[in-house]
Amino acid sequence: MNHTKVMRCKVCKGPIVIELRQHNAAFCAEHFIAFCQNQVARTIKKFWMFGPDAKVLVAVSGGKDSLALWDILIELGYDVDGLVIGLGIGEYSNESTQFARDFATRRELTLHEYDLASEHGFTVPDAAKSTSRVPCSACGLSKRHIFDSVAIDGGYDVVVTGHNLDDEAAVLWGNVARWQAEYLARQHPVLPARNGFPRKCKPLIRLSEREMAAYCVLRNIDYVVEECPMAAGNKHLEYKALLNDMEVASPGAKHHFYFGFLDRAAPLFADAFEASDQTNSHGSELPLSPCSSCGQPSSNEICAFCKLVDRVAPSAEPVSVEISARSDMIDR
Ligand code: Q46
Ligand code: ZN
Ligand code: ZN
Repeated sequence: MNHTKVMRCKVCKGPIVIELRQHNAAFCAEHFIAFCQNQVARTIKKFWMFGPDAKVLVAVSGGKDSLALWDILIELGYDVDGLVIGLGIGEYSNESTQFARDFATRRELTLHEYDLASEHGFTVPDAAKSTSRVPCSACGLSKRHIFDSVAIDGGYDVVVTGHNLDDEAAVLWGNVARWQAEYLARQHPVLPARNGFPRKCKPLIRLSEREMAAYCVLRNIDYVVEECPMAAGNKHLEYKALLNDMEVASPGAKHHFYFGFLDRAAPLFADAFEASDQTNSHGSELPLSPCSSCGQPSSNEICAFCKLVDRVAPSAEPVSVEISARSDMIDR
């Protein structure tokens, strides 16, 4: 006799589409979608991320997490526009941008587009080549700079990113492995606005990569499935694999690791936070004054991004990221 228990939806007892071992639960499509949306609503409330009237800018990559986040926030009733950056990473970037465009068009949402090559005369592969550093370093610097500028110029209250539980647990693992106190102090899902930089939040931290992929399938969200080709050698991919093994052995391990840190360990790094607060939220030392090239707050006369531009594409004209003046913005 087969005694295998047939799993039923935790809410309606109907047939399930997904089992979540870490929650000891299973859901039908309708209640799984509601579960994901509730998890985000709960996170926004618990961490005081933003209020119901906030003007929100979501950093869109064309991947599952950022598109799912945009969809969830719209479903929760928030006013959210998207920003996608053309990084010039070959076909991967073209496809990613197209998925973001299609998503926005179908839902009649506003998507800002910003192309690194046409605005600044270089791509992420160009920057990696001329700085001889890993591509993610120049890419991350460029993305932060552009998100900040567009958010401030566009009058957004907060920038949200699609970092999920797997991402945050992997970053935490890397920071713990090297006991990087200042990074640990800053590993919080909310970075307040200060020194002319916008508020930044990560509302997906309670949801895993697998849950976000399932959410996209169930909500008919098409997204770029391939990993960025320049991610090879990125340590966080190895940390994710390691944490996945832990999760198989002990369901809920990632959640306990990350939320245990936020609840119990993060306060212990408050001193490091205070010390790093003598620097701005992006790591440069105070006092800050406007970069003489782009106007963004910087501890140097020229900010790190403008230095990068100057190094990679010295002939490019400095471009002010005045949002209303950009011709490649798509408002839908
Ligand atoms: S896009 Fe850019 Fe990522 Fe590609 S180069 Fe690295 S940081 S991996 S999220
Ligand atoms: Zn159900
Ligand atoms: Zn600058």
